Amino acid sequence: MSLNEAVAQRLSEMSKLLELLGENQFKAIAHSRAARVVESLADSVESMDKPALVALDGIGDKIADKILEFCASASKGSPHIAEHEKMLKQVPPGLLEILDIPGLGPKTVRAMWQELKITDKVSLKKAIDSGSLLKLPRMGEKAVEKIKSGLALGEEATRRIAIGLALPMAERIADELRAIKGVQRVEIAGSLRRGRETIADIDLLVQTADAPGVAPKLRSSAKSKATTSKSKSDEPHPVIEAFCSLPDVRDVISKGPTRASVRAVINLHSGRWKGGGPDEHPKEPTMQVDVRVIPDRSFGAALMYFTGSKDHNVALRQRALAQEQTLNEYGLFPEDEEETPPQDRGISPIASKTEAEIYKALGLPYIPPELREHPADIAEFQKAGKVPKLVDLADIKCDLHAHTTDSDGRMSMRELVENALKRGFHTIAVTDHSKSSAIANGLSPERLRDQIKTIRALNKALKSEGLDIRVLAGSEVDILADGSLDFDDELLAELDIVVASPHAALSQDPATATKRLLKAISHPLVHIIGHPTGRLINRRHGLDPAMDELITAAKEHRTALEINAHWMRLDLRDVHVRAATRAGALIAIDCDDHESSDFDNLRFGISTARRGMLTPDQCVNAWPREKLLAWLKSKGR
Ligand code: DGT
Ligand code: CA
Ligand code: ZN
Repeated sequence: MSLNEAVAQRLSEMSKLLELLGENQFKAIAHSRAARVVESLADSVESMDKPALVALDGIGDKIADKILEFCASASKGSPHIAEHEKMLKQVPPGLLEILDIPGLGPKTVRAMWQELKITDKVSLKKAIDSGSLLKLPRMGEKAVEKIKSGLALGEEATRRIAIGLALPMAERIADELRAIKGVQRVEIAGSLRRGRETIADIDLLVQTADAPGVAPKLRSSAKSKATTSKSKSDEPHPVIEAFCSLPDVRDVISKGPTRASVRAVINLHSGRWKGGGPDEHPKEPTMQVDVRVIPDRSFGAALMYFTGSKDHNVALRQRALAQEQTLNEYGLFPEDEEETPPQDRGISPIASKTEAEIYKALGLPYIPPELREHPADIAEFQKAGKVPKLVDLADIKCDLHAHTTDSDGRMSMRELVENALKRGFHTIAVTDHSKSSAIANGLSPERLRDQIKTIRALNKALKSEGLDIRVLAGSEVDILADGSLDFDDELLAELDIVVASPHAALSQDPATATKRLLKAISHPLVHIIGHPTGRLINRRHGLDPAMDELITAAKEHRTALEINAHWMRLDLRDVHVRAATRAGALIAIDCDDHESSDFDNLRFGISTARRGMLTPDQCVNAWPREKLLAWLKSKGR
């Protein structure tokens, strides 16, 4: 968020708070007006003094002081406006969310709060269900219905869907599109192709031989193209019609000649984490899917454009302009300052068919989708003349975090081994839970010692069967609230591998969490810190430690930080991986397998790793067995 955006956000929130507190309405209006002014400023407010601020239409003396207060405190690292903070303390935080529901004004929300003690969406829903909302003045059945649908709408629109739900859904729809006559190619674009952990909507591109190559409304009005009748070119392409009538489509939001937006059903998982049980989704959950039909000659340009990110696109367009070219979703063209887009004037593109040829024409190496996020990276890639070789699914040769039926897993040790063999792994670690994880049937020291013996015998048996796989005896030992481990060192020293993870006390304050995790990282017998923060996407925030300190310690002690590949976790997150990679710390990518299908989550861990620019040499799962074993043995000496 830029400073202007931050100021605007505070001012606009102040306006809402003023209304909720029943203060002077003109004061509230003045704040929201000032917010809009600041938001649309070209210069940063940081560079403005008081006379300059007051000179702006819509900013008065008092508000100017508040902006200056914000800027001054921001430069000291704690941006705030005292009056804003004071008001925030007087209003329940959930009330501001209620105010965002379409169709609800501050007067009504204030009355809900004062008279019915409604303070958030949950209590609002209760008041709707119990009928008590009707007791408010001027609140009829119709108004309640409106609030109800506003609530549902807000929930649908603001919810970003976990990649583990969005990707299988996109792949299913892509397959259905591939089966339609005339479809040559279907690609997933957008945030899904970039491998983000959550997705707002799915973007799909369909290549057909007969897709119009120019904007249809321009085409139908252009005299030179009079051969195409107007009515025909305004009609949705047959593929668009077929898409809109796929069985999972619930609602067609918009439909044009070459594109459509629909809401389609999300298939929930049946596994351990259902990714949305009935508590989260009152009805059949859906998400938005956008489909565009593209001709083959500009498919690369369209794929590049609709993959984004927006920031990446903007940066590429600026590069194009700097070399007197113009880049859009139809291709890279010579820039001639004409108003009509080049593709509508029959101008041939310099590059358009593949992404690779466009990057090349822009003087850049091919940038993989996961790295199309931060414009600042582009110059670095150009300088280096290449992008680092990112870790890939095929590089992963072992899983170092897996559970069996001895704790809360559903696989026997043999099944675990079969899954590992199927994926061509050279090693699989058995890391069942430790005794404190009682709900997960954590192992007592005695049971763990028995398990170690079983594993030693299993390795012998596998060898005699001629199977080239090593089973490591390990533990996912709890990191207790104070950072000590759930088993004593003597027992841990008997193991081949120790994964230490936090499972309880996940709402500790950051300082305590940092101390706790640092203690585990520096423990001489710990190899990997499993899901370091314990967050669950869309569900639990988890710990908030000082990640830079953890990374420094992890590097020093050669302790790997885990990317837990389960799509509900993806912990470490991409930004943390990036920092760890930069610092030279080791990273593990593990599936935390509890059932066979969990092995398939590896691709989500890989996306996160690639977004963090992880290379195979820093990923312990990509090492040959000898190197891995040498690292494991080096601990505790
Ligand atoms: P999401 O859907 O929020 O998870 O993230 P994206 O990146 O998929 O965003 P979306 O669906 O709004 O747009 C898909 C891509 O299309 C986006 O990454 C870049 C491109 N795009 C969309 N709108 C614009 C725009 O206004 N300007 C530029 N330069 N690119 C855009
Ligand atoms: Ca999208
Ligand atoms: Zn685990």
